[in-house]
Amino acid sequence: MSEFTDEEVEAARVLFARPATFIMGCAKIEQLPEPDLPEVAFAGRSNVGKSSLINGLVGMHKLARASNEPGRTREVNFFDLDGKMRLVDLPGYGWAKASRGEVKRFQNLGRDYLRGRVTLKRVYLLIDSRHGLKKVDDEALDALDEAAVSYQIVLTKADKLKKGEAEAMGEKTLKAVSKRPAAYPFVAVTSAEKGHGIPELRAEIMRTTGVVL
Ligand SMILES: Nc1nc2c(ncn2[C@@H]2O[C@H](COP(=O)(O)OP(=O)(O)O)[C@@H](O)[C@H]2O)c(=O)[nH]1
Ligand SMILES: [Mg+2]
Repeated sequence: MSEFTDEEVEAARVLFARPATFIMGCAKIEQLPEPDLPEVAFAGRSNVGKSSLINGLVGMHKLARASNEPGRTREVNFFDLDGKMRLVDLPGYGWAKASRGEVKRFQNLGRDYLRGRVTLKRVYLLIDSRHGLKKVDDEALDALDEAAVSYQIVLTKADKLKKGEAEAMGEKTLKAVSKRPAAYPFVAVTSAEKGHGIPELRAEIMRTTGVVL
């Protein structure tokens, strides 16, 4: 994990304690909000913990609905953080109950967003720390490399493992993506449930977006 000063971590805490609101869910690429603020996006298989991580970052339990609500999870959901930046919850992949047509439709939506979004600073690709990278994740990694969007792997649900195990999975995962062109050379280990790694991830996002207080 990269290093942050106490000042950076504190500034990020203050920033993420400011009001966060749900702006909109977009089912079509034409509906995206104006690209007038820096954005970071969260991608990963459904159930990996995207919504929980967004909630954990802003310290609100119900901002991004942390559940399998089929409607919402197929949209690109935009959250505003105090008019400074947007957090973007991308459609989950590997969703067993969706038909092939549906899967294509929301994968294309995610892909179109990744390719064309000038204000997108980084994608956080979430991986369950218990499972590590799976075959379905490779497609997402390929799409990110193709779109040349800078991305960082974030391991989720680290509370379900012993500390050493989560860190070991972090190192293993970092090695696995080290040859990928757009992968950022750090893997964050987090638990939305226990708060582990969240202050540092806030600092990371603040640095990446260039937002100042
Ligand atoms: N133990 C634990 N469970 C988590 C954590 N983050 C998410 N979950 C659980 O994993 C499930 C899916 O989380 P959700 O945020 O809805 O995933 P999403 O589909 O990627 O948005 C929910 O039951 C969450 O409570 C975590 O850090 N620790
Ligand atoms: Mg979700």
